Amino acid sequence: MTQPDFSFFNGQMFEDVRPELVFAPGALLLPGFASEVEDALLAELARIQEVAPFRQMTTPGGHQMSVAMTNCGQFGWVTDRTGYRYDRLDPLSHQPWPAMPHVFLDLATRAAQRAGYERFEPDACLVNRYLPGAKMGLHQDKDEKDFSAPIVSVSLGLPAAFLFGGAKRTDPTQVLPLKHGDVVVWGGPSRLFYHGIRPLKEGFSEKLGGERINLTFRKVN
Ligand code: MD6
Ligand code: FE
Repeated sequence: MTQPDFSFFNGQMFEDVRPELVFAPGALLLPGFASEVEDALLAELARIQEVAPFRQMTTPGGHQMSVAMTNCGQFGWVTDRTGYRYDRLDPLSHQPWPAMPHVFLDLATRAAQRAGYERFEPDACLVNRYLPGAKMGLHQDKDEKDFSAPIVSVSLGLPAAFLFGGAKRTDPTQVLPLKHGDVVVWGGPSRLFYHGIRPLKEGFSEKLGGERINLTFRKVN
């Protein structure tokens, strides 16, 4: 018996046909929205890491986070024993965070526009790195000054299960798969809803091997 010939398949022949999805009021999933700039994003990410390496920060409660973080842009999100805050300086180098690359800014602005936020001008980009087992407990993003601006979140590498709840920690949660290239835009009525990431499963991603990277763009000031 001869085997069917799949040699025509180069891994990119099948389009991502997942539709855009409004999963809560003001919250929009854009499947594959970042795919066309993935290589540019990853090249810039490599430069950012050289100046501001990933590090596992400590929560005010004294626990080391399983997710490793860095930042770019005017402000960076940091946590230590004294609390959560945005800081202009990287506490490791005492230097300003690397500037936000144009390709980051352009992607975030276009995604926000797609969701109806005409002039999103992020001044901070938090970069999260997950290795298998790393997770992000349910939390609210509430360290920003202006909650009228949305948050734009870009997923790269291994897929993750995104938990999305409501205004109270105990509200029921839905689970959304976030894949390489997916973008979530989130604001308005659900801006302060609880959300998190389930422990990352092992796997292999074409572009990032065994890790997941998440970029979240915010307007802090
Ligand atoms: C993550 N994201 O996807 C964690 N927050 O790794 C977040 O915590 C997040 O994706 C606010 C808005 C969108 C997000
Ligand atoms: Fe968050």
